[in-house]
Amino acid sequence: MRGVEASPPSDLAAAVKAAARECGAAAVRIASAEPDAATAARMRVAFGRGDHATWSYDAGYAAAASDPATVLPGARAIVCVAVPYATPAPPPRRGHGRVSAYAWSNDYHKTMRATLDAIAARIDALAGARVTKVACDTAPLAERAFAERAGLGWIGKHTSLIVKGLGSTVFLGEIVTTLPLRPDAPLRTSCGSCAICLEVCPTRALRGDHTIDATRCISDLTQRRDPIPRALRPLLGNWVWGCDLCNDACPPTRLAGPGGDARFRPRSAELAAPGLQALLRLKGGAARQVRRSGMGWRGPVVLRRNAAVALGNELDRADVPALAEALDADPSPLVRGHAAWALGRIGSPRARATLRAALAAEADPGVREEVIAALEPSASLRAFQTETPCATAVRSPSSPSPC
Ligand code: B12
Ligand code: SF4
Ligand code: SF4
Repeated sequence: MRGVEASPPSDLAAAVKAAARECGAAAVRIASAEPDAATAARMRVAFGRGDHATWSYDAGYAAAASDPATVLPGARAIVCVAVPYATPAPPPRRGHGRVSAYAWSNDYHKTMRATLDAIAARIDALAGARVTKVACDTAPLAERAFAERAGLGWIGKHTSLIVKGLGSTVFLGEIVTTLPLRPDAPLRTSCGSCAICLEVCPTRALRGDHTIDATRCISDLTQRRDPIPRALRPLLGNWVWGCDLCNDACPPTRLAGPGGDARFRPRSAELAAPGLQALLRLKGGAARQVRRSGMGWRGPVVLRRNAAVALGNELDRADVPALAEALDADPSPLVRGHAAWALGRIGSPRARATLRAALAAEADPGVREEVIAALEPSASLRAFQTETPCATAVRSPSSPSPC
């Protein structure tokens, strides 16, 4: 404890909450800013197990993220807000990728920052001094844990915070303050016996105990800068940035519907469902447009790589010329390597001829390794089905295998 004092007045907390709602928060609750030892311990376990190995998290980060004084020395309270972001998804179209609803609008960090800054200014005005610091996503702060402590919602088995009436497709943001605001109590709600998110997750990233192996999560896989592990590529389907499957299937989120804040509508129809061949060629002016959205911060190379994987999963021979062009001419070895994989998956005579030609011309050892793997008979989905005809059949006790 950082000192025991008389209870802060509840009317100040009520005024702060009213201000937060007026500034655009759909839900707001207050947590004490005491350090959270249980969260620090959970994070240490998660990081030690390698759950977040693609991020530079360590014990130092766990200690920092579980103590709000890292964000603002002398912090006494955290005003935790939620803003819903899910707007209606475009209908699926062949040849087009899927983008998570969190990423297709203008970069949400800027939108959330504007809301949080406005709330902070109102709190500062109430206090008559600068008493706030805002955080959203990028600060070392265990946002979900403090939102749960505030009773803003509960942490689901998909690890996202679920807000009553809004579901889990909400952005979280915090105004950390040195004002002693009266805290709210955590909820007593839980997921109960529901396990729908675990069932829909294509990569089995969720363990069911509120933890995730983030190295298997499609959201993580589409954001990493290095090669996507080959075994996981087929599971990405046509996701080219993020993944909404566990959130969309979550009953409280489904009940809430896609009633996201209008500021999170897609920047354009193309951004919400990019043409995969166009994404594979993303450079120049088009790349600058994408950079302004939530899927732009890693740059165009990662997006071209993701397009190659999605095309490999579409299994359409019509995509072979675009993939051949990428394998031949893309300046990034990362993109050339994944284009090789996609050609191997399609496995048509033209795709294999392109791969053989690349083997003669390609100098990069990583790309050569991809090309060699893509030329192996098992790389092609058609060859795979021929060798093991039952492998992709869906079996259930009532419908015996057709093989
Ligand atoms: C790194 C990161 C990721 C990584 C790792 C995600 C993860 N689950 O850890 C990746 C890239 C995979 C990711 C994906 C997504 N992310 Co993200 N991400 C973050 C970030 C920057 C840090 C999270 C972190 O510290 N992880 C480390 C783990 C160990 O900590 P934790 O998530 O707090 O984990 C807690 C639980 O595991 C819990 N816990 C563990 N055991 C137990 C046991 C019990 C009983 C209970 C109750 C809890 C519990 O305690 C842990 C400590 O608090 C936060 C912003 C932030 N600063 O917090 C956004 C954030 C979590 N992401 C967000 C979003 C929107 C997403 C996506 C939905 C985007 C998308 N559609 O693709 C997906 C969701 C995937 C998923 N199922 O989690 C939002 C979540 C909003 C919400 N409603 O919860 C955040 C809060 C950003 C924001 N400000 O809005 N993300
Ligand atoms: S975001 Fe997708 S891949 Fe990640 S845990 Fe949820 S369903 Fe699984
Ligand atoms: S799908 Fe079910 S188990 Fe998963 S987070 Fe939602 S309510 Fe909880």
